[in-house]
Amino acid sequence: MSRLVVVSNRVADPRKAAAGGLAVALGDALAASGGLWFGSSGKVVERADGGAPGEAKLHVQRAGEVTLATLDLAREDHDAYYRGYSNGVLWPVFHYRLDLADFDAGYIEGYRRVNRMFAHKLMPMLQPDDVIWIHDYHLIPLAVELRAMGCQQRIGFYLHIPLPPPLILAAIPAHEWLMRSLFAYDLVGLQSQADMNHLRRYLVTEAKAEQVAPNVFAAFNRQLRADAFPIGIDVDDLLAMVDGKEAQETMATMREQYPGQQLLIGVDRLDYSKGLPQRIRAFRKLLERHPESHGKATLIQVAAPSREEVDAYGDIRRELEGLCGAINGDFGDLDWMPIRYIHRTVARKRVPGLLRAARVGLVTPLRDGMNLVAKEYVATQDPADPGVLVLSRFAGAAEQLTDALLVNPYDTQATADAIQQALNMPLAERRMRHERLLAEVRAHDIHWWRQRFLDALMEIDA
Ligand code: GDG
Repeated sequence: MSRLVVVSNRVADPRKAAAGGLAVALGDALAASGGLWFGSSGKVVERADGGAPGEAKLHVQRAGEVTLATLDLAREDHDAYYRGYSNGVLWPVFHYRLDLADFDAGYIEGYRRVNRMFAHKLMPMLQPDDVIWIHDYHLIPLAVELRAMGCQQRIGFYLHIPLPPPLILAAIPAHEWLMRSLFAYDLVGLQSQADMNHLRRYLVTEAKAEQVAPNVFAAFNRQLRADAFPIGIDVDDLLAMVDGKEAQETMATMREQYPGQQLLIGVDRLDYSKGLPQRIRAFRKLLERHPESHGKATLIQVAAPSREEVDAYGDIRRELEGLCGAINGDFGDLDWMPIRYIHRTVARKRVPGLLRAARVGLVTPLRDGMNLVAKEYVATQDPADPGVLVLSRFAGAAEQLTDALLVNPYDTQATADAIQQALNMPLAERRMRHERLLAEVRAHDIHWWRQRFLDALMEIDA
């Protein structure tokens, strides 16, 4: 069995309680093969403390069967590679937000420098029959750098965020370089068929690649295989959490705090791609149109702080606070607040309790690679009395979760109507939709995703 090497911007210790589903799932595969997880530690070294661009100290530690290798990035590298190019250029463009992309700041040099440094540090750790799996937009050119150093191993790449249409990608000044670097991979995995269609169109029209098979493209003397591998969740792990002490306590608190209420829940990172202001406006519209919901429906919105050093995130935070405050001021009463807005990270073991307690799950991003909260909401529901998922058609998850109430989050009125429909949905229909959704979430869970990607990578003649 080949050893698995996972590379991602951040390394998480799969044994720690805070580790998310992805860390745990990759941790399983890494442990099974005695694998290596390589990436940054999250620690930033200031120049005064010796942090020099393009240099980083490598820490290697064992976590059970897995080796964790982490780099502490210098402040300048972190600012240009992570905050600048990854989150100030690639994240907005890949989420269709050209207006928010900062193309002129010269971050690309730092992005290249850090990718090159990752390659230099990783290369000596590799063994001849390793299989390398690189994750996400921070590391698109990493395989090019590894190949330039003579790396012959199979390398797969998985993009967790959406891939936009060719003309949006083409707005990135270095788009040819960026997209050409995909050809250094043996396999590229995307979240959805929509993303796959965009990639196909880009490769054929912009990169002049020849499509030699449905999912195989030839250009620059290499062949690239690409496919959609929609990511899933660990359903059993989540169900165990629902039964756990923290989630049960959370549900009890909700029953106590909101007796007789219909709860709506949103749990998101505070990010402009998640459509939070639009969601709040739709809820406002619902309150305006349906006075009978006053005193009866409460929206709990958790917006976990995220990337606060990037300007656009401060703007969305202020907008959201203004919108929520106005609704509570305009509609609230001494015994009822329409919105409970929580700008904090809720403990991981409590989240399933929040989801379970809510009659309606609101997952309404403007654009999202997949959106795992949608799947988590489905998995945590009581099958005998399940809640209703209101899901944006612009989340990758909408391709699979077709029994949710699919909405256009830009259409405030239609979203408000869908929320109203969810609040009033009869039990029989809720059960029928939930049964189908749960079957889908179970069939394509995180283990299926990991295995399907790795099988596809192993099938390729390297
Ligand atoms: C990227 C892509 C893709 C949220 N708030 C809290 C909290 N969460 C958890 C959720 C969920 C996870 O974080 C968020 O996952 P998403 O899928 O919604 O979104 P991104 O972070 O944007 O992730 C996305 C994903 O990669 C995987 O490929 O689906 O499209 O953008 O698990 O439950 N967890 C805790 N407290 C919170 O307050 N503990």
